[in-house]
Amino acid sequence: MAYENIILDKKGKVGWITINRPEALNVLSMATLLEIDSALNEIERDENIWAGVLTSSGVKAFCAGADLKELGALDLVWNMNYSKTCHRVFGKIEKMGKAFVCGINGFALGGGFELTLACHLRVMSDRAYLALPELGLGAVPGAGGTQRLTRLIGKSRALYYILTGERIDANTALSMGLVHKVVAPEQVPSECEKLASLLCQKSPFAISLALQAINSGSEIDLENGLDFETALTAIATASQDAREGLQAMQSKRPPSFKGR
Ligand code: CO8
Repeated sequence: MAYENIILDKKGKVGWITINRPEALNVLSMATLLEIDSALNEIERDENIWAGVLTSSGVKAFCAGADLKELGALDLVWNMNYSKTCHRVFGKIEKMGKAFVCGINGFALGGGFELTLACHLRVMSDRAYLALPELGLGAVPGAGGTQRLTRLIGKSRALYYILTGERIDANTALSMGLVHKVVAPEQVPSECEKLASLLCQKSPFAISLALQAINSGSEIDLENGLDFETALTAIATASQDAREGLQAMQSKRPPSFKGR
C-alpha cells in the first residue's frame, strides 16, 4: 500500500514505521493514524518481520499530538471516534506479539506521548521532552494516557504529570523508568536499530508469549498471573524454538530460531 503521511520500511527482520510530516510536527491526523494502522497490519501479517521500530522524521517533534485543526471542530462523535481509533491502533502495537521500540527524537506531546506508551521499549533523545497538555486545552489525555501512564509510573506520578502538564525531560523520564535509553538526537535511529536487532536474536514465538504474560498478567492478581505464566511456559516448551535454543546452548553455537 502507498502511504502519504508515514513511511513503512522493512529492513531485515525489522519493520520501521516513520511518521513523516516533520513540517506539520508529525501530528496524528486521523489519516496518519489510519496509515499507521495499515502499516501495523502489514507488519503483523509478515512472518519475516520479528520486531518493529516506530519513530518519526526530523529532530524537532516526535509528534505534537492530535491534529488540533481536526479536534478543534469539537464534534463530539468525531472526537470520541478519534479517541477510540487511538485506543485500537495503539492497542495493536501493544498486543500484536511483536516487540516495538519507539524512537523519540523530539518532543512527544498529548497523543504523541500516548503513542510512545504503547510501545514496549523507548529510546529518547536527550533534547526531547514529553508532556500531556490536554487539561490546559479543556480535554483529557484520551489516547490511553490516563491508563498507560498510570500503569507505567504509578498513580501518584501520573496524577502529577497529567494535572500539571509539566514537561518531562529525558533524564527524568529515564530515572522513572519511563524510557529505557537516552542518547544524543543523531543516535536515536542507531540505538533503535541496535535494540531491534537484539530482539531479533531471540525466539519471536517466546517474545510473543512473554509479551502476553506481561500484558495480561499485570492486569490480574498474582496467583492467576503465575498460573497464566505456567501455561505460557508449557506452550513455549513445546515449541521448535525451545528445542533449538537448548540444542544451540549445549553445542555452544548461536541459535537459529524460526518462530515455530
Ligand atoms: N495540531 C495542529 N497544529 C499544531 C499542533 C497540533 N497538535 N501543534 C502545533 N501546531 C501548529 C501551530 O498551530 C503552528 O501553526 P501555524 O504556523 O500555522 O501557526 C505550527 O504548528 C508551529 O507551532 P508553533 O508556532 O507553536 O511552534 P513552536 O515551536 O513555538 O511550538 C509546540 C511547538 C510546542 C508543539 C506548540 O505548538 C504547542 O504547544 N502545540 C500544541 C501541542 C498540543 O497541545 N498537543 C496535544 C494535542 S491534544 C492531544 O494530542 C490529545 C489526544 C487524545 C485526545 C482524544 C480526545 C478526542
